Amino acid sequence: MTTSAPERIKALREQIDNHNYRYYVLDEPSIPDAEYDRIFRELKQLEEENPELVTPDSPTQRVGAKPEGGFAEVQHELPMLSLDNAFSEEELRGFVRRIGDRVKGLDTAALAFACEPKLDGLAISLVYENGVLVRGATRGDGYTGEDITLNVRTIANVPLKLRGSGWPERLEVRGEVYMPKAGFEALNERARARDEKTFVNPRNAAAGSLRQLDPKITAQRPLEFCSYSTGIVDGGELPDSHSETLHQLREWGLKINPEMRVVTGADGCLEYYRDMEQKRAGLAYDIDGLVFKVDSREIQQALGFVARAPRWAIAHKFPAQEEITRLNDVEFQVGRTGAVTPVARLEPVFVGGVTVSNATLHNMDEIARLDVKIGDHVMVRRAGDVIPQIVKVVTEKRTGDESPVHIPSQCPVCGSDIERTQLVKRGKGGEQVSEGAIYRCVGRLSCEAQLKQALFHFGSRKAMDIDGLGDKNIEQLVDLELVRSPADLYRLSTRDLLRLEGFAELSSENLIAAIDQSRQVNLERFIYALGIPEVGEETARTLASSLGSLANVRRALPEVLATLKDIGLTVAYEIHNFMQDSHNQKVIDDLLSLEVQPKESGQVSPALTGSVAFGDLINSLGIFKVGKKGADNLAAHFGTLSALLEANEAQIAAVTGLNSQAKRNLFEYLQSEAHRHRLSAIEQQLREFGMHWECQPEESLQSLPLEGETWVLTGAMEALTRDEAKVRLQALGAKVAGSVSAKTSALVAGEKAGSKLAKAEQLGIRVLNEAQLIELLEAEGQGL
Ligand code: 5U1
Repeated sequence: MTTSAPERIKALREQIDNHNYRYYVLDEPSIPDAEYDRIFRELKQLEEENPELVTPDSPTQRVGAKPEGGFAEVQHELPMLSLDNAFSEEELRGFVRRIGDRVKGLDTAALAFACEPKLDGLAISLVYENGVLVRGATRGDGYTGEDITLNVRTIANVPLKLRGSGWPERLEVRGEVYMPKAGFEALNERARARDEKTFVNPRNAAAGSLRQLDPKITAQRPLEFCSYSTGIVDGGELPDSHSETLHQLREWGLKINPEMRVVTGADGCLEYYRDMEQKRAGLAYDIDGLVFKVDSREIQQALGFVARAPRWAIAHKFPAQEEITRLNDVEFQVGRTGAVTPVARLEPVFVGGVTVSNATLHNMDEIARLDVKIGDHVMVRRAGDVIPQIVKVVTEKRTGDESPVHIPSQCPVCGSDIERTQLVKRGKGGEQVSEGAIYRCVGRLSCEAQLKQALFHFGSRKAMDIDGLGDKNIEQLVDLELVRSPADLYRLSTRDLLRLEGFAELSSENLIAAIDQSRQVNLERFIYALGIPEVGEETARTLASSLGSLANVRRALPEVLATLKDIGLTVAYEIHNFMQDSHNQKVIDDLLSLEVQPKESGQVSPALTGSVAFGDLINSLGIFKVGKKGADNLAAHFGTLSALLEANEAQIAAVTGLNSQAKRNLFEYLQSEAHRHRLSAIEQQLREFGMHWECQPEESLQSLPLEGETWVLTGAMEALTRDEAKVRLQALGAKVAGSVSAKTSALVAGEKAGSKLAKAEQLGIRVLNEAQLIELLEAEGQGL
């Protein structure tokens, strides 16, 4: 029996509505995204074939055409009230006491309150008639708002029609439209990539998105809606309490806050406050406080309203996450690699629960972007544990006495020159040099700031792991001029250490023993400890495991380095330049002569052999228009470098999978004696390193199961530590990164996973729990 189009359309819509409900309201997705997309596409296709069957409540009809003119005015039939605020325990207790004073005989200690987070978004009203969404409006001034129906329809979790049955003929649902943190970050990331203006915070992003005149734009914004109350109710009834009403709304398909609880008395409210204070940073969305409402509708009615706020509800605000203060000065700090970064010195301000007097300004480009001047009033934001940031200048407060920020020409710590870094872009027909945003002190280890941080990094747990070499001891070692480079650590005696504050015979001997023990270090830790710019643990590991010896790493040409896994030309040049620098060479030579002995395998990784390596090598030359694919095609075509070097124009023209411009550029490149010389030098080095790609057919390469994947670990795990999980994933070929981005392959979320989990979910990234991780590790031979 075949189903008719109307029947199939009805069934598909029901399926989609059900999946949406499970996904957006119950937070329990029931089918994979690909399956959902398939159903959606089938519905769209059927509707295209049968346009007469399209109805406005079909899930395909969320995004409408841009209307003429602006937004129409809407009169709220029942005003949208505001809430009184409480900023302290006393004020909250005062609110509960006043309730007791007004309602005779009420035991407020036993009074039920519905509690929920106060989302930092925009209040809106949704009107459903006979279960169908007919209007969405902004709050406006509480009496008059704007008709934003077309935009509201594009918010995926706003039901276009209610589920189930029993709804009043006319029902107004009120709640908040907001942008989850991960969606906000992703939106700003996209804006930055396109050189567009970014939003200051999720609330502004939500407001800007809702006020778009073109619903197509709103539809692309990651907005969500959460219901928190009702307005007009005609032709039907709602339950007797606020909390039951919310549960009823949830059954009708509207999202309510999953953190909603019913507690008793002021003590219950305060306990909820303390609980949510802890949870706040890990929530997927910004909240600016909590709302406590008397749960019983009868008692609400007895309490009534004062001015424009109900007596039965209060917003208990968290300390603000944004405040305005004055930028008193900009000072410059010197980092481990000499980067000179501006730091804002602020008039102390209480924000996000702490007093803030400094904020990061990142670099000079950021100062230019913000157009911030000394003396300006600035908006400072501190959310969760994030370092305070200046998000904008309050230009209205400018007096004209503000002064521009200039980068000093001499290092504030050592007096050496400060140089602007050059941005070298390699690829478009050679090198293109432009000015970078970073400035560097050229003093290196003669600059105390750089020396102290270099030593701290050198001795840290993931580097040489020198137990007891903390920042306080480093401070003294440098101040007493006992140490002028990491190598000097290995020249220290117990007598030297006795000069440090708090050091006695035993503690001196212990530190000397720890330093001595660090001489037996593995190569990857040693490379990491050197503090090469842009070389983190992962790159250090690649260098050590691919090149097998420190000597190879020290002399590797940038093009050779760029053939290694996940090392691009920019990082390759950083490594090469670092190793060629005479200061650095001396430090490394001194370390070796002081018997620091990095353990080397001496083996060049087999992953570097095969035609893949030849393709990577051609790619690393950065010949304009010869991309990775073209380079691989050239490698497959010529097989050996000498064959490529001997190729004439006709032979190059015969290569497939390469456009004519790329072929011309390659031919011209090979005409240059300097280039040919360079190529021969690279080939020779690769041979010396033992990389003979032409002898190794591609099939013989063995790839690891997670090769090419980037994993992120978050939250606490029980059976293994994050570091242990990291090592095991790396052994399977995965790269383990610290943050979630569109490039992440999978996220392992342990207990109390916070914003990383939210971001991964937002980006649709695969998420595994601890048990699933262990299962995978066991299946791949990396079990516990
Ligand atoms: N969570 C929540 N936010 N909020 C805002 N509940 C809530 N209730 C409000 C407002 C303005 O007003 C009540 C009076 C319904």
